[in-house]
Amino acid sequence: MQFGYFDNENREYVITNPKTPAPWANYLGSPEYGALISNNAGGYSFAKSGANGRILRYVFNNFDQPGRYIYIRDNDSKDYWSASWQPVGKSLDTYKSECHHGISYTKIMADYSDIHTEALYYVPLNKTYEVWNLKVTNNGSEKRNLTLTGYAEFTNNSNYEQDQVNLQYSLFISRTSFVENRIRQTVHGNLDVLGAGETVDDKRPTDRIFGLAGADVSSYCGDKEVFIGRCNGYGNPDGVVNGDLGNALSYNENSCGALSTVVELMPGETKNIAFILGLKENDEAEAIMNSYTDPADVCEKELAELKTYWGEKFSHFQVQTPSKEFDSMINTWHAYNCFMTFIWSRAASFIYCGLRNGYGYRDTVQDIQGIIHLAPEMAADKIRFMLSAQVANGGGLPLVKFTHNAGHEDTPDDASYVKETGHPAYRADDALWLFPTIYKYVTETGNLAFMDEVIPYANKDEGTVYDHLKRAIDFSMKHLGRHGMPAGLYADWNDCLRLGKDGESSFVALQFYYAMTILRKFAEYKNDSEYISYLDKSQKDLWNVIQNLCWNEDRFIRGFTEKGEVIGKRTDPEANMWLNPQSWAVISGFASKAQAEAAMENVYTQLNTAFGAVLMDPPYHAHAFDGALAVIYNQGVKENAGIFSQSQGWLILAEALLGHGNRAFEYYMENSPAAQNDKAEVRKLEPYCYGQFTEGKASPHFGRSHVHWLTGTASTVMVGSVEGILGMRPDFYGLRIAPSIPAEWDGFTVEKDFRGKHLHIEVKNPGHAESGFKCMEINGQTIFNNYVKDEWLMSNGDNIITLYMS
Ligand code: IFM
Repeated sequence: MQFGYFDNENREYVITNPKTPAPWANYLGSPEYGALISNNAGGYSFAKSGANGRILRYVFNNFDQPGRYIYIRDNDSKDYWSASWQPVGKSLDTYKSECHHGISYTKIMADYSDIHTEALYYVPLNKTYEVWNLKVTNNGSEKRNLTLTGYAEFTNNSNYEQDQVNLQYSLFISRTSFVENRIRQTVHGNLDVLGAGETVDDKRPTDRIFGLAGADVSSYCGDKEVFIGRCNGYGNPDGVVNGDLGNALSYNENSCGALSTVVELMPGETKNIAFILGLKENDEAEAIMNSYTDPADVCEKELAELKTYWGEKFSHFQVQTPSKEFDSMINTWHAYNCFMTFIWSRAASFIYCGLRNGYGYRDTVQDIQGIIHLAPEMAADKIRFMLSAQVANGGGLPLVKFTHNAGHEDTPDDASYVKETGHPAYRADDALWLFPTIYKYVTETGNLAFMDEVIPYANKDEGTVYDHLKRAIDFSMKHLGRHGMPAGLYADWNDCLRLGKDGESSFVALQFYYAMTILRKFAEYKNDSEYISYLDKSQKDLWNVIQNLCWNEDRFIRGFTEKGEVIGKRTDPEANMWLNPQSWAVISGFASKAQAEAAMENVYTQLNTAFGAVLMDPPYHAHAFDGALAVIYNQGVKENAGIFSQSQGWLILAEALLGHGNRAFEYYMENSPAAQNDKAEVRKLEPYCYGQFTEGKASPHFGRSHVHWLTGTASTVMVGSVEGILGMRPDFYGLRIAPSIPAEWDGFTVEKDFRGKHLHIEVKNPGHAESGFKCMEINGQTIFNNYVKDEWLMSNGDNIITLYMS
């Protein structure tokens, strides 16, 4: 069953049935001011942090309420409805609605009782407030008298938790007033006597505003209970039912902003108004409000600016393949998903609001990979930041605080860090993610000088990027387990796999092996022969250990516990086959051809399902070892044999690297949101964004997906698609084009910006191969290779490249 479709031309996903199986969300805004909105206008907004900068209230697990509600009331019939289907929820027999989620804006259109509304929600580019622009048109033949009411439910405290659970405090710090055309909410208003920079217990007054532009306010309300009424709900608030908000304000009650205006519309006439919401002092609020006196023009211009901004970002990589699902995702929605994950890491969604006050090291370093082909300089800044959160001993800070102060941080070796972050120790894998991420950045841009940039460490010292990577190797070398593989420390990628401080994970061992291969390339470039010898020897030793201890008949094991127990043997009653060591044995270049083929075939036969491969199988239940935390989950979900979509990305990449185009694409489609657009009642999540996991075959809800938007899946599947399937594999001196595609494809085209030049790449596949090449034409010259040297590319005009696969 489908609830909408992709409008690729306008880069929109259009929801035609508002009764979606879950709130289908979109992201608005920037790192300074973020906002989430569902197709029924549910959602929240926040300054910088979803947990600590919360402006709009949204109650998790509460049927997508409250939200950015705009009500329309017919003052003659007294009938009322909302510009989004919910919260009033008129019968869909008479109420027609379309939600257009676009890139950084959402437009909800409704038709009811001959009134057409278009509610456009966005955060203007580089601004820290949001706009709800309402266009209302009378499509009937009678004059209409309407009251339009906007409702914003403020938090009483910008800390989400305090606002929800500590009312004995938060209710008594908030009050509202009415100023000209807006409700002004003041939090800690009693501290208005403080001088600049002064605080009481770290607190100062803050102002939020909810204003109306383009029309006069006919009545207002700043008190939630008065607006809604004691026993009413968002679907029938008193203020709307009565057609008058009563001009009440709050002082020790829940604050809100509710503003009404009365409009008369002649047949065919349209009115345009805007509600403005933000965290703004009174003076600035006034200036902002004054800039929207003609909302129609201003909002149109601001929307165009947003479209241009994102269009430019996406233009750096565009693809045209025979798969419309693949194209919709790679060109627009998956790309946007990667940017949102890049910006917000895992905080700020309808699932989690980011209470942990910092960035996870591994997550953030991985997330960078998803945007390197689109915005390499944004990626570089984040890489610098993450390197500055690497401890001088080479390990990563498991949690990088939002207040990160490079050079001055405490570390997991300090009790203060452990107490503040809750992270008791280093994790084995954190700093190892730097290797593929930095390699991807340097090879995409050709910016080899990046290796010599000097960046501080988190706690003390500074060093070049090259030095940072060497220290990451040192960290793993100094923390080896009893077999000589990196020790488990607190955990590896799998949060639910605690092998013990001296346990050893094969996944981390393979990451470490790969890290050495990458660093060797940098060492070669730097003619660091002594270090090359060291790396070669260390890598050979590691190779021997992995080869001798981790290959188990037809699969790689998952690791060893501290006590020496082997996890993931073929004969184990549970969890005897794990996905990640198989795919990573290929990605890291470790597995022999025979091992790779056998292991990957086993993945296909034992782990794969119609919705993707499960993380391991059988699920833990009665035979979980002490550190198998996954057992706390129901079978078939999350790390307990769920289909972890991020791992699907590595699987796609691994198959593509092996040249198995059919299989790589099969894995792609199984878990692609867009490919499940017509199975939305099964998948439930938005068909235009990834989720963290899909319930596996052990679950009665096989195929249902969870944890929308902010997931490592975004970057990993992007890499699997761009580098894997499409085969865009740059190195220091150029670009290798090595597609691994379904044999049935005739080919595809890519428009790609690369090192300041534009490439028009056409891949032709008349013989229907899955991978490989015959020859390539570059600007008219034929070569019998698939490698484009940087120096062959012209700076002016398009570089026309045609690769013949067969
Ligand atoms: O790798 C982790 C990630 O850090 C947080 N989410 C779950 C993943 C797998 O356990």
